[in-house]
Amino acid sequence: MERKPFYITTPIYYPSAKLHIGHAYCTTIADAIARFKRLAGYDVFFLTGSDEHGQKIQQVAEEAGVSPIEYVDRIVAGFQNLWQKLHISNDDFIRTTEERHQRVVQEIFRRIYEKGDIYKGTYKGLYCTPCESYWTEHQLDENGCCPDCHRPVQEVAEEAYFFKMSKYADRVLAYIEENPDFIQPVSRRNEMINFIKQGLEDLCISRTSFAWGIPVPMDTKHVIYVWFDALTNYITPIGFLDDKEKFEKYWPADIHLVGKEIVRFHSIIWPCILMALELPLPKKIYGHGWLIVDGDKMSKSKKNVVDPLALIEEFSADAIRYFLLREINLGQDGNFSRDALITRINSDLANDLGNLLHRTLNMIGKFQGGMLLPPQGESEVDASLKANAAEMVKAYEEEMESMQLSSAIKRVWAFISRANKYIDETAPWVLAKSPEKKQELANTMYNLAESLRIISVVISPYMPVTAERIWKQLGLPGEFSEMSLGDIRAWGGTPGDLKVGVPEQLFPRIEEEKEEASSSKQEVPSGKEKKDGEKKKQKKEEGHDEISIEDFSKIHLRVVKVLAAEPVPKTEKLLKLTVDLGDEKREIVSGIAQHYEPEEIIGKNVVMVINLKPAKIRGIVSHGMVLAASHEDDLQLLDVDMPVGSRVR
Ligand code: ME8
Repeated sequence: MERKPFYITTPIYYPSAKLHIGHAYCTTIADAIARFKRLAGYDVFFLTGSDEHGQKIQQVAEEAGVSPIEYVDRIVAGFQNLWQKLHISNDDFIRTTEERHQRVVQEIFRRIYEKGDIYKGTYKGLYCTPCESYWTEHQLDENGCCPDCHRPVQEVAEEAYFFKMSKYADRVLAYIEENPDFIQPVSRRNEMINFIKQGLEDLCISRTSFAWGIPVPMDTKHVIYVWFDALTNYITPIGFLDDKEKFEKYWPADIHLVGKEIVRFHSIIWPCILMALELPLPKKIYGHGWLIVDGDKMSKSKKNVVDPLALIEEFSADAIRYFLLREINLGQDGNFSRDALITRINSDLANDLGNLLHRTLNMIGKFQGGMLLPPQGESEVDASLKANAAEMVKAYEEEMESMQLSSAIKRVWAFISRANKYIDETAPWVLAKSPEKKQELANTMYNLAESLRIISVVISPYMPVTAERIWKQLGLPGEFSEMSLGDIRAWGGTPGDLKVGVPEQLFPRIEEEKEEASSSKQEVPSGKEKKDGEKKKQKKEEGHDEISIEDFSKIHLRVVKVLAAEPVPKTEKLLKLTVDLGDEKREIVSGIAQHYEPEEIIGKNVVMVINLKPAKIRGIVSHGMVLAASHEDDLQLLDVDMPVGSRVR
């Protein structure tokens, strides 16, 4: 069957400076959409690139003492490296300095000129000779001088080419009004309608004051205005001049994804150019919001420009992608903060997703020798898990189709929590103790592996590397890159006799050093001190000495969540637990290994004494103690259904 084409673009970026996390945000959104569409079976063409002409580039190159092309070559190599590190799956990268693009721009100019919609006129402006810059009245400084060098400007008139935008204003307005989906979100659409209603003037599209641009074909002392040049990038790589079939397949573009401040160029100037060329208009211009940093707009002077490469190096591309796509609602401005990023990595990636995979593979290894067994029959809780998976996939598809990237991934996370809860509900460690429950156990293990298979596919537009790692750890057959939504719409794609792999950590927890609390500064009692202390404690317990309420209030008890649990090597009784106190994480050693499997307690909210002096047990500093009730051979942790951080009195 012929696949439906889908064409998505990002803006082409100026190589005037290094790209920051805001640029990475824009490209990541487009990449996630492109990857989703591929999963949905579309024949996707995803374009990004660089916008390399103009006076500003010429100036920075001069300042750097190199030619403009040497300058842009170096910067653009950096863009390409960044996109590769961020796993951007673009099908082409267009540079406006490429010959294939220059030909298109000149041809378009010629066609519109021959049609009579480009004419030669006089550009009147305020010119600063030392700076070689034109300014408008409202750009001048408070003394009416050049805003850069503060010297007087002169009124000059320069011969220039103009594009008859005014001729197309009514048609563009009608198009925007008749096609509510053309400009999104709706707030941007309203802004554009108001803008056009104020009247469109013809646009000056050539300059003679600098040379770094594409020459006007019939008058080479002029270079073409950078936006006229840049916008046409969208039709160059899909064969506008040289591949009719390809062009007709992908044009009009399905989405031009752009930042909110450049919606105007894309939804007014670009449509006017396309109308003059008698080409159809793109289906959608989507204006996303800006990424601000710790509540502030990024700028060099504020020294708050976040370098995406450094972040990728430190936290991995998938973690950054997940954060950007989950944390910010598309269309609105969003905040980037390192703390929020670390919280997401620890709670969503290391904890929710990482633990689900780890617990599942661990249990399949321990209880079934690493093999899945074919499922047979189902319990109520199995049926509910399957129904939840189907609902999640359906809602996810709908939300991805409508570009609700944050809501879609939240659905996936709700399902991950559901699957973690399923482990507690089915208690496989109990099933494993009864031979007659073998099939029930097999069903549970199968359902968990199948849930993870589905999860790996739906997270792949967000975290392509992690998705494939999950797939490989599960030991699933086939190429991950060939998976589609069709493979997860129905339950049961995991082979019933699969040999699963060994669990590997997906995301390590990030422990930021806290200035105020460092356990190494705390006194750690020696083995002898500890023994003496324990003896005293035992004595007291036996004697049931009374204590005052003040004594009791010295014991700080709190509800904590067990984030991770693992046996302490070469011991039978000890588990090392990582717990979340609400405002910090701690490690403790607990003598409960004969009563609990590690998987059984991960995710439980239990009561802990948090102000116990740290103790070193088998080389591990244990900082606190979880409470348990014991009776004869039985022991149960005090687990409570209360939020993490609740005080117990
Ligand atoms: O405008 N948050 O290029 P550009 C989110 N060459 N997005 C941001 C951002 C931030 N903090 N900062 C920048 C141009 N962007 C033209 C485009 S297209 C034919 C020509 C986004 O490098 C910005 O909104 O200045 C824009 O969409 C994109 O980065 C490129 O910006």
